[in-house]
Amino acid sequence: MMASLARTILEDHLERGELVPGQEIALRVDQTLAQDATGTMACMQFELFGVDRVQVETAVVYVDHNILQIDFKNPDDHRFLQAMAGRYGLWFSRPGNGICHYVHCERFAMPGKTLVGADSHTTQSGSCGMIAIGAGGLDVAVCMAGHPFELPCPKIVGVFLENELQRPWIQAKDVILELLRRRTVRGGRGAIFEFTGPGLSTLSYTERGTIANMIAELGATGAVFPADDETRSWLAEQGREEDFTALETGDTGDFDEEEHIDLAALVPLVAKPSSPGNVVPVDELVGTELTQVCIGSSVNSSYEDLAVCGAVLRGHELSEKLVSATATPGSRQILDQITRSGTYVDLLMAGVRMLEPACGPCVGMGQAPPSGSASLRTFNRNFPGRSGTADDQVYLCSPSVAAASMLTGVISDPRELPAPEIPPRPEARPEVVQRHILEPVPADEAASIQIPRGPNIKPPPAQKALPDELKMRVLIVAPDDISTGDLSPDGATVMAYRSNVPAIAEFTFQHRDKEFPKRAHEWGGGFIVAGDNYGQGSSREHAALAPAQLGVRAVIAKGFARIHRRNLIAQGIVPLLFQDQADYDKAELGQTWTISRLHSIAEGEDELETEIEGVGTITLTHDLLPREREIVVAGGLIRYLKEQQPAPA
Ligand code: MIC
Repeated sequence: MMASLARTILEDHLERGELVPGQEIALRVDQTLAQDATGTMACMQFELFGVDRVQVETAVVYVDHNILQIDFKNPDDHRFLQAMAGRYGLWFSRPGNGICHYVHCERFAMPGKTLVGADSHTTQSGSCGMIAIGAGGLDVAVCMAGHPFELPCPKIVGVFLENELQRPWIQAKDVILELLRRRTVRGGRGAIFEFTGPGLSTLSYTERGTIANMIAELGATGAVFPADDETRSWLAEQGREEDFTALETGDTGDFDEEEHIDLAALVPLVAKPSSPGNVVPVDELVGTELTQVCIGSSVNSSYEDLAVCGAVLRGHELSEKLVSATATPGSRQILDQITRSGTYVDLLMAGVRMLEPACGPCVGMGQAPPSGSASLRTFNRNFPGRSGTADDQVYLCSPSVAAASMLTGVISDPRELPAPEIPPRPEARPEVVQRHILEPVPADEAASIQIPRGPNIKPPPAQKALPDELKMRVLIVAPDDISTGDLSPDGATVMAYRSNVPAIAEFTFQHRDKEFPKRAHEWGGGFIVAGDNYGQGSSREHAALAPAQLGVRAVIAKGFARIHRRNLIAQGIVPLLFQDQADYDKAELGQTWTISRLHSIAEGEDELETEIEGVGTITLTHDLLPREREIVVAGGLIRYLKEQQPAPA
C-alpha cells in the first residue's frame, strides 16, 4: 500500500504537534509567496519582527493583482514591494510577468516542498507534488520571519480518478466543478485532497493546476498531485529538471475519506450565479443570453486552455449578441507560446480583447460586465459584485464551453461543434519570464536599500489587548456564506487601498450594507453575527483588518471558513460559535450583547455565558486550538509573538 503523499510531506515538515485531523500542528515552511494586493501589508507586518532577511529557502513577491495604474496608489505599492524584496532577500516578479500561481508553478514549485502564500489559490502549486496552502498576509509574514506555519491538521481525502477525459470538450475544469457539485463550497473544509488512481497520468501538469487552484473553492486546505513523468517533463521544459523528485500519491487504506471520479463519464458543467458551488450540467443552461465571455485569468489560462478557444474561433467571429470577450494568458511564457502557435491571432481576428498576463477581470480589475447581464467566465469565483458590477450574473465554466458560447452569444454545449485543430504547444522559453523576476539582492548590498513609501501606504494598525468582558452592540446579522469579498470588496477602486487599512475599512460590507462603517463608528465598534461558512473565499486579511479597524472585537457565527477564521484570530477578533445554532435567530441589529470571562479561553474554557439585552442568556463556544487561545487573549498574533519573544535590545 502506498502511503498518502500529503501525509508524508506533512510528516517531513512537522515541527510541532501530531498528525491527527483537527489537532494543532506547526509546519516548517520552504517557500512563501505574496502578491501586490496582499503583499504590502504582509511586508509591513514582516518589518515589525525586526528580522534582517527572509528565513525561508525561497520567498517571492508577485505584482499581478493591482496592475491598473490610474493614479499613484498601485504604482507606489509596486515600487515599495520592489524595494522590500531587494532589502529583505525576496524574488520580485514585475507586473506583466503573469499571475503568481502560474509563474510559481513554472519557476519555483518543487516536489516535496511546502509553500505558504498570501493568496487562497496558492493551492495551485499542489500540482507539482508539494503542499501549497493559502494564508493571510500576517501568517505569511510570520513564516518569512522564520516561524513555522500553524494550522489544524487536515484530514486527507483521496480522490481516485478513473479512465480519461473526453477531450477537447470535457476538461480539467469539469473535474473540479464535479467536486464542487458533489460537496459545494463548504465540502472541503479541513481537508487536503490527494489525487490518485489510473486516470491521473492522463492529466497534464497545467490540468492538474486547474484542479489544485480551485480546490480553494471547496474551502479546502490544499490539493496534492504526484510528481511523476508528466511533472518531470514539465520541469525539464522549464530548465529545472534538477528540481524533480519522483513522488507517488497514496492508495486505498491511507485516506480519511475517498472520492471516485470516472473522468470518461463527466459532462461539461457550469457554476451558476453567484457561488462556485452552484453547479449544474451545461444542458440546463443552454440558450442563456450573454453580454460577455472571458477566458483565462486566475485559472484556465494555460496554453492548452487558450489554444482550444483559438482553434474553435479560427475563421469565425464573436456573436453579435456579445458586447465583448476577453482572453488573459496566465504568464508571459504562455503569452509567448500563444503568439508563436498562432492562437493569439486566432483570438484577435475573432474579435477577442487580448489582455496582459495578470489577474485582471477575475478580481474586478477592469472588464466589469453591463448591469444585470450575464457574463460567462472560465474563472474560479462568481461571488456577487466581484466582477465590479453590483447586480452581476456571473457563470463559471471550462474554456471549451466559453469558446462555444463566444460563437453563439448564449451558453452553448461545445459537444455540438466539429473537432477543432488545436496547434501543438511550442517549446517553452522560460527566460521570457525569468529575466523579469529580479533576484534576491546579496545581503551586504541589501542593507543599504531604502524603502520608498507613497502617501497611501500606512503602517499596520496597532493590535489591542482583549478585555475580559465585551459589552457591545450587534452591527449586522449576516446570512450563511458571507465571502471576504462582502467584507472587503474586490475591484479597482477598493483594492487600491490595500496598503491603507483606515481607508479600506470605509468599504466594509459595501455591497450588502452601505451604512455598516458609519454605524460602527457611531456605536464605538461592536459584534458581527453570521451564519455558516463566514469569510469564505479569499485569503485577504483586510476582511479582518478592516472590521478590527472599525472596532469589531468578536464575530459570532454558525461556522467559519479556514483562512478567514485564522485571519480573525491573527488580527485580534475572537471567532465564536453558537453552542445552540438556533440562538442565531435571537440576534437582532442593534442589540447589546455582553460576553463575559473572555480571558478564561486561554485557561482552557470552552463555554462563555453571554447576556443578550432583553432576550436572556445564551452560551457561546469556540474551536480555538491551544496556541490560538493564547493569541486571541493576547489581542492578536503580533502582540502574542512580541510577548513571547521580547524585541532584541
Ligand atoms: C481572489 O482570487 O479572491 C484573490 C484576489 O486572489 C485573493 C487575494 C486578494 O484578495 O488579494 C485570494 O484568493 O486570496
